[in-house]
Amino acid sequence: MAESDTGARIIPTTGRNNCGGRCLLYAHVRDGKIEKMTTETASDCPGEVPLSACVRGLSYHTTYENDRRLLYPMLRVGERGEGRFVRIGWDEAVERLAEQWKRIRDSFGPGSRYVNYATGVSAAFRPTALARRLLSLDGGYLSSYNSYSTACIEPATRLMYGTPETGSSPETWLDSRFILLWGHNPAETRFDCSTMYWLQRARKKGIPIAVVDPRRSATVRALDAEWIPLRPATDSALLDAMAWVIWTEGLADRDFLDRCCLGFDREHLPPEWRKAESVLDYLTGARDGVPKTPAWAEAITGVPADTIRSLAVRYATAKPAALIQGWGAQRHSYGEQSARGAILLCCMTGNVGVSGGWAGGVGYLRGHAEPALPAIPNPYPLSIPVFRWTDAVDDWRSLTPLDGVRGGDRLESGIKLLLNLAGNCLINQHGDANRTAALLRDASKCEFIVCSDLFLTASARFADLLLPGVSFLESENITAPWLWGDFLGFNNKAVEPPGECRFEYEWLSALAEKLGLGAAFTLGRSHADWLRAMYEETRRREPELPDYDSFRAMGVFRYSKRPPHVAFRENRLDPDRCPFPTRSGKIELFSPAIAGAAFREYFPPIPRYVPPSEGPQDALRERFPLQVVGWHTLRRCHSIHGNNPALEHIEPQRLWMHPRDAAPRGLSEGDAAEVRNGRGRLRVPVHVTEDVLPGVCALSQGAWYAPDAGGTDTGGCINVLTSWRDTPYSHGNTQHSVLAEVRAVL
Ligand SMILES: Nc1nc2c(c(=O)[nH]1)N[C@H]1C(S)=C(S)[C@@H](COP(=O)(O)OP(=O)(O)OC[C@H]3O[C@@H](n4cnc5c(=O)[nH]c(N)nc54)[C@H](O)[C@@H]3O)O[C@H]1N2
Ligand SMILES: Nc1nc2c(c(=O)[nH]1)N[C@H]1C(S)=C(S)[C@@H](COP(=O)(O)OP(=O)(O)OC[C@H]3O[C@@H](n4cnc5c(=O)[nH]c(N)nc54)[C@H](O)[C@@H]3O)O[C@H]1N2
Ligand SMILES: [Mo]
Repeated sequence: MAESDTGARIIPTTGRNNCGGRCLLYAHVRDGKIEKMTTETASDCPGEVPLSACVRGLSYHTTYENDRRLLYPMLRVGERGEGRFVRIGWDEAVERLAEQWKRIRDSFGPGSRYVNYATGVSAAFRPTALARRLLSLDGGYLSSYNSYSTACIEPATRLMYGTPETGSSPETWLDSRFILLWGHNPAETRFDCSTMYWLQRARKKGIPIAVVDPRRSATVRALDAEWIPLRPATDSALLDAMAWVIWTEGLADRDFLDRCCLGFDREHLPPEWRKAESVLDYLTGARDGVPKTPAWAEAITGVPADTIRSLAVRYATAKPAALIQGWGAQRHSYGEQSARGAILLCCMTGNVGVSGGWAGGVGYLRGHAEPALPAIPNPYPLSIPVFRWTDAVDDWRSLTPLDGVRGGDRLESGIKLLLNLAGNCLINQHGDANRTAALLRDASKCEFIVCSDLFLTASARFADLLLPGVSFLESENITAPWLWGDFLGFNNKAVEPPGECRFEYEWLSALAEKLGLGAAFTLGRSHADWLRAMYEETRRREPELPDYDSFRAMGVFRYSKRPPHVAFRENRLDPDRCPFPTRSGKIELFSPAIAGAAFREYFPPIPRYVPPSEGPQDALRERFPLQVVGWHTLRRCHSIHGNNPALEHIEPQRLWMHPRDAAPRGLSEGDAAEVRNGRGRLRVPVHVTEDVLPGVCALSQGAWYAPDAGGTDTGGCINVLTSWRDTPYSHGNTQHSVLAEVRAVL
């Protein structure tokens, strides 16, 4: 163990919250307390991408090591959601849980039990995975699929490419002639430590970069990039018009489209769908009489027609060019279509399978094996999309496969036992927080809620049994990076947990014992034994990994460098011998699977703009004229750090608003405003700025929900304005699609 000049022990560790960073952190510990956190810098690791933490990483100890922590198990008294609890001991906590667990299992069956989406511990030894393991041993549970992160773009990518692994190595960006970042804000929204590193290098090399975003984001500034603002949720109209320009200007890569793609024009539609509308028919207006021209798109997107034309020509003529999407443009109504439209453009310009180009889509890149709990198959067959859990509590009888139910036609029970472990999607991070709170307040619907967290969050207030967890500074785990990170991280323990805080494995093991499943659940292993076993299993597949104890001491193990990967290089060269991993073997611009399927609402077999609900063309704008878009701010990781005032100055919670919208409402910089729609009201200061388009406001997601006695949220939590509405194909969250009105608070 290293020591600092001041005699503090220096403990290497990596974060395990759901920030893509997984940076290398050093906790400086003296007398059982963390004095400060430091991180790796470029000079520490010559020739490598430094795993440098941002301001949040360097502030973890101030977020987690303080007197705001939950310290003891607690049981609800009073109404659910009121936040009144009594302290109990761990034995009683486990006893109460076992009683409810058995009662609910025996009364309602395995399908009444659900583990909520939760990402507070995004590491190998994960509370949600442990809870599911126990439920699987005990007859099963209602499972879930999809995410709140890539709910639309991942299924859309699979639809077109047959795989989500469309990412190339980021160093290939240095071969680009033009980089177009689309709804992507890596200067703030950490996906990893590499993205900004390589983008900065590309910029230094003189490669032009443009950013399509309703807000002038930190990325626009950091990369001195061109900003192309558009109205939220209209991306696919912009993409359609760019495609129209590329086609009509004769800039399309016909050879690539003919060899590698299905359905661009009539000749390349599958034989059984020859009468369907091809992409080209749609673009030229062969069927509907509406060519998708820049003027057509200007009226929808707010992007001037000349800008659209110029952007399309520059993207199509800079060879190669990389159109890289973040995930902001897909967290919308019809979010699938912005992802599909971008992939269409990558194909039309032949930028797929070349270094410096980019295939588009979610952009995963198969990395090294990752440690994980060995799976125990869930014996219960039904599952729901993660975003539909509130419907599975409330309106479960009406849910069908058209709502995303899998494994059967109907649910057999509503959710009665809900485990929310290291997550805030019970209230704060889910859509329509007021409606969700009202649903959960009725304890006859969901009968027992268990939360494990570090703080009394909005979700924790709704627990019947509230259990104090341990932070990543107080327990060990193994972490793996997102996307391009080529390393494995260890989360070393730096300090002792406060009070009676316990990692979830401890109480789940005690519960398993009470259920007669102790040995099957634990296999006789301690927390430390599991980590070692998972690591050794991974090491069998990754022989480069060092022995476990050396790995722990390092904190991070970097794999040796591999040659840069270019997604679909072989498929592009010879699609007949090396077909794309779709059913047709081609990139499915036209999807026969979609054409032949039924949906709850219109969902087209090709990429194309469909006016989104709560978009600029929604009739609801008469009452709620402003689009309010969310984003992931540097100041928080979702709701984490939201209760750390020391970080407030980075991006105070406030509503960005254009002067042209602020003036008629009598609002000036810093004034208190009420933002409201049919679902809720919140109060925040306004930030009057030209960094958003007129008609668009921006409010960062993740602020803590704090309704006052009259029901107005005082925390600035955007989810009081968002809805439970899901998208038609992937049943994803539409939490960036919001219409509202704003007025001054006098
Ligand atoms: N600092 C920080 N980093 C994070 C996280 C965090 O909370 N904080 N969360 C992590 C997690 S779990 C995830 S899933 C990712 C999220 O990553 P993303 O989903 O990519 O992040 P967002 O901020 O939602 O969206 C990115 C950008 O898209 C813009 N945007 C919103 N709507 C539209 C639209 O309709 N069209 C276009 N073109 N742009 C739009 C937003 O203004 C924003 O600048 O970030 C990860 N990294
Ligand atoms: N409006 C809107 N809503 C969104 C989004 C959006 O863009 N807009 N983004 C969505 C996305 S992409 C995501 S991934 C979700 C994230 O949804 P969540 O995963 O629910 O969000 P977090 O706020 O990260 O919640 C993690 C919780 O775990 C707790 N925690 C942290 N560390 C530990 C630990 O070691 N042990 C325990 N027991 N608890 C711990 C934290 O205190 C926190 O309450 O939010 C989604 N919600
Ligand atoms: Mo996410």
